[in-house]
Amino acid sequence: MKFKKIAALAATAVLTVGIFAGCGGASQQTSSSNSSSKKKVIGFAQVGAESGWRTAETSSIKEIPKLDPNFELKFSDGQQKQENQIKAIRSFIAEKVDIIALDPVVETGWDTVLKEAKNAKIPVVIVDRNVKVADNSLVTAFLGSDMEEEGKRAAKVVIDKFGKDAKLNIAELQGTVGSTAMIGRQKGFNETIKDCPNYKIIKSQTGDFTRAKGKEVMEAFLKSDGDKINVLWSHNDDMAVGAIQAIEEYGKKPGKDIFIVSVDGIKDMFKLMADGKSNGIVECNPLLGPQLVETSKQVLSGKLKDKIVHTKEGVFTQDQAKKELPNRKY
Ligand code: GZL
Repeated sequence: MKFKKIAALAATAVLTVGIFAGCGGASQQTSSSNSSSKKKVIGFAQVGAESGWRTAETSSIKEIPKLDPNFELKFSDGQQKQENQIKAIRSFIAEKVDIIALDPVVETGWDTVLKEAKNAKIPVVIVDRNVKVADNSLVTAFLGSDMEEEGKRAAKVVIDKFGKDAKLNIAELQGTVGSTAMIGRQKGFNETIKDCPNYKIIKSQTGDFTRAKGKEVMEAFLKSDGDKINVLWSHNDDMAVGAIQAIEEYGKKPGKDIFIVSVDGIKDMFKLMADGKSNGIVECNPLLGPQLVETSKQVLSGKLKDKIVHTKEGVFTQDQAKKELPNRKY
């Protein structure tokens, strides 16, 4: 089963030395590659450190001062709490950064603080997940994945394997409730399986994108419906990694007794798929540092080309895993 792999944007991740400064419940770092007052400052409010994907995104963002020494980075880890991210944005406004970049843990609740940024004449670039605001002028640009498309691709992996007429009981591990990643992937998957009358999602619960929670929820799914579940659809790889442990401990063979498809494309998931323990990976590219540099340069020069930039991503199945594994950059 061959899927055409679409070339993904790649960038090496080089960590810069950060000066640690506390910031009201979240950790904030400032990094630059050399001292000069002429630098443009990007304030980045990150979701947290919940998954392998997030770690890779953070590494890519932190390489920005190396990628372009004209930029300095102020980085804040929101620890998966919206209030921490809002605090970080307010501190970036107070520090008069040149651009605010936000990867929003959930999509709503940003109108007030983004209005404050607009009043301070600081452009806001949304990265990765998206926001839902009443006034779209609060956001200057968005760069990241088409999450709904990722959900559709995951459903197509299942349909290509079993066909539209198969009778399937599906267990769904949802991402963080209220995040565009969870909302978009669930919408895309559900819309695509509408053509499959005998596909039934019999279990669906959030594992909050983490391995630990993914394992815990899968244990509960197996306890109640272990002998009925044919497919696991996980909104990210980390929850699937946890779920695979739960499936093995339950005494079933992941990738054989239960067909598994997930989103992200982290190395650990490719290793498991190469070992036959998973069946499909929908890529979601976290290496967004280079795109944020490009978008920031365009915004600051008043020459923004596209308000929305979607990353190019592929889909991989078990037969491709061994060959693709050495190419993985995150
Ligand atoms: C998606 C990103 C999601 C990843 C998860 O773009 O926001 O959050 O799929 C991460 O691994 O936790």
